[in-house]
Amino acid sequence: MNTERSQVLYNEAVKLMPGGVNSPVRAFKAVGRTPIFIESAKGDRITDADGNEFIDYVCSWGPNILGHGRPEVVEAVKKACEKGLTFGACHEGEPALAKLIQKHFPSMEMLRLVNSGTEAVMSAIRASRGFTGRDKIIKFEGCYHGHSDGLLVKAGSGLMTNSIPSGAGVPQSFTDCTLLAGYNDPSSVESLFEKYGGEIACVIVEPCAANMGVVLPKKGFLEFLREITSKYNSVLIFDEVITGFRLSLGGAQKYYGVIPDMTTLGKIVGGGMPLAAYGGKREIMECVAPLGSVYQAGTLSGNPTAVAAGKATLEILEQNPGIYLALEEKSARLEASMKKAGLNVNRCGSLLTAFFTDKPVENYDGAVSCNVKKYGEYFNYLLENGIYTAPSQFEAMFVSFAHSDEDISKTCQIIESFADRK
Ligand code: KE4
Repeated sequence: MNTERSQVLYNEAVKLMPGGVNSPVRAFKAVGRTPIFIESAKGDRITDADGNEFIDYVCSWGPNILGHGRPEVVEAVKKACEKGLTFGACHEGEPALAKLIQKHFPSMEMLRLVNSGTEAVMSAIRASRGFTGRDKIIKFEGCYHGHSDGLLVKAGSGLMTNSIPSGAGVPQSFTDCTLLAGYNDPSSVESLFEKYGGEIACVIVEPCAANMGVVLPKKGFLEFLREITSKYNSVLIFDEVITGFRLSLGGAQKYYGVIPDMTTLGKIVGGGMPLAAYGGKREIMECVAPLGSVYQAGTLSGNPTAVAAGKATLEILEQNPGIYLALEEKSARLEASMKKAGLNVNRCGSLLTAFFTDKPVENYDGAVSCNVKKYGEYFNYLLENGIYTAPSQFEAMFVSFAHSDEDISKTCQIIESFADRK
């Protein structure tokens, strides 16, 4: 595969940006090659700077549930741009999008639009601390909630991919209030609450983990978290940056039937533009400035162009509920082929991961038992055969509504041939 142009671009980029990238996982370090530079994308296909075309299962890490360049979304953004890119003032799109989000996430009685998942999570945690007057938080090993200081403790995703168990540059005092529990391990949560119960402001969890690869919640785990946080008057935060509008129109909380006190959203809610949201019980959100003293702000928060992309995307999803059935069918076909190829697969809706370990992957320890070198071989085999999947064992494969039946069949055939490769 000719990647000359990508190599030239990389050689330039690597002098200007750490690793030549604006986000670590894009550096392809985990799969032992230099990154390809993408030139364009349409539907389920991306084309790199050398003209190589791939069926895309990264989908920009989740936002492109409708595929790349969905005409109605592009049109909505173009129309918004003609009226001005950003005002730094209120505009009608904000309550319109907020209402649309709330319609599908009724637990978000009040919400705020921000610019990234990291910002949404950071703000939700601050609001839960302001509301409870408590400092400690519980997160789970292998879960990733963005790169705010207090959460960079054995996070999944980029950190785990680069095997940095906790990032440099984070003072120990910034993580002293962060307690780590085991995903799918209720007893680890119980012992933390027994020890610190009255000090714990919130528990934040990916309701289906997707940043150590896809790891599903065991039966009863989310219900357990709901009960124990209610018992101790701690805030339960579902980080639905990936699962929101992906597992269902109402996210994981609708899919699993467990309702958190707060929710963070990102990716799909912005339709491919930098927009995220956090929100929850009115009494918690009323602690946020200018109503309350929990401060959170943002120059571009809720800007009209990003709001236009998010609103157009959610409108298409709600007007076509059959999308979720179609995603389920496409994803089930991929899962079957991965299993036929002898791969150890976890799937939750349109999120999948092939784990290179013989152990069942039900938590962080299961994920880290993987042979990442073997995953690299799998990634490169697929790439050389026109399939672009996550360049890291500890990420998810994302399926979009734009993945055609023919391209799903082609992908299945390539995956099955992986087992027979010489
Ligand atoms: P952003 O700040 O990257 O918009 O969102 C952070 C975040 C928060 N919560 C969850 C559950 C997330 O998965 C993320 C970000 N996801 C990664 C992919 N696993 C983003 C890709 C990247 O870091 O380049």
